[in-house]
Amino acid sequence: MKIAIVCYPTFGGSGVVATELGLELARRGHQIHFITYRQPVRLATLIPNVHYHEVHVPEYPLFHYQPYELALSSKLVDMVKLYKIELLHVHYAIPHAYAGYMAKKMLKAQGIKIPMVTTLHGTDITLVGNHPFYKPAVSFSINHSDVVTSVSQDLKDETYRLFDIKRDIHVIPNFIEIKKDKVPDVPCKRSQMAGDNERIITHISNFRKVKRIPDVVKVFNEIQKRIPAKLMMVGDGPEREPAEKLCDELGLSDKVLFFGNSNEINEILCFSDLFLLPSETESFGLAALEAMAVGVPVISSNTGGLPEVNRAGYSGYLSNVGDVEDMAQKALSILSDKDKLATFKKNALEVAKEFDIQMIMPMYENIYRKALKQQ
Ligand code: GMT
Repeated sequence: MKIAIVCYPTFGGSGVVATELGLELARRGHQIHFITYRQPVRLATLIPNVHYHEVHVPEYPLFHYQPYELALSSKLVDMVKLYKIELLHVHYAIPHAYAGYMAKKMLKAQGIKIPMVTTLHGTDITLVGNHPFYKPAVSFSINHSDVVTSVSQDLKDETYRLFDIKRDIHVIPNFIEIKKDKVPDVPCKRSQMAGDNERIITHISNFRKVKRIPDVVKVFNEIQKRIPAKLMMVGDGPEREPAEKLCDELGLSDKVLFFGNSNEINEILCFSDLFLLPSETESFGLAALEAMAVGVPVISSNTGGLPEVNRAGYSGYLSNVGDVEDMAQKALSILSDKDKLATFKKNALEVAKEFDIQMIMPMYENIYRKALKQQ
């Protein structure tokens, strides 16, 4: 199949999922055209069957807001015609499903029929999309997609609860590539980061309010009072600086490392003992799955789709949002017991295997066939 993938190219779960999906589809022989405003962070283009087309939005002083949706839908029309693309797969409803719908209409006016698959990722529904200013456009774009998928059952339920949706939503969970070499027997480069007696706790996110970054620091603060530990903070965003200040206030600065955005996620995870994800809401929690795939147990909140990924008492534990004390207790119960830690590490990897890319990919291929048949 010839498929156009539209996504956000920056650090963030939806862009990562879209990129990894496109790369795997290309390995399976499909022609994949990424269409977005910047080269996605995890996209290498020197791969057979992978193409990248940049959307340019010319600056014009009359426009207070530059019309990205317009440029994107025009680019989609041009690329579909030029490369004979058969299907659009847009990730994140705003504004991609909206722009995709316009592209479909423009193409139809020229006698070209093309189906659009929309994948809902989370904040496009729960935070941003639900805003009254966007809601009518989001409902419309979902209802006018040919096939709609969501990354968890919880996100599907939320979409039906928050919007007036008149069509089926197919759950296709996020996925991960399980590679043997991602799970080394000996924790790599660990000695450079912490002493033998120290436990390493890691958090990875885009440091937005929804991630509850102060809770990460507070949970770590409780842990380090009881056992020697270090905290690795990976990613960047508006909550990073306040978190650095909080660490300073709590006297933790020499125990917390802020890495910023990193392309060495697996290298960092492979020396981690525990992953913290205390988010306010999380449609799936790809970062937790990435940790589990390297054998790192997870302490998370019990919100959104997280219970579908992190299994309580097996791959980690889940606590109520904001219950720092409970998270710290549960973290300590794993970290201070060597055997329990080893069991949870093994379990985390076992659960991650349920989300192996090789099992999830056929679900997308079936959805594409279904969308093409509907035309
Ligand atoms: O919150 C983020 O990390 C970014 C956001 C995005 O849209 O890129 O992530 C959302 O999509 C991911 C991929 O499907 C999910 O794993 C995340 O749970 C989801 N984030 C939220 O729901 C807050």
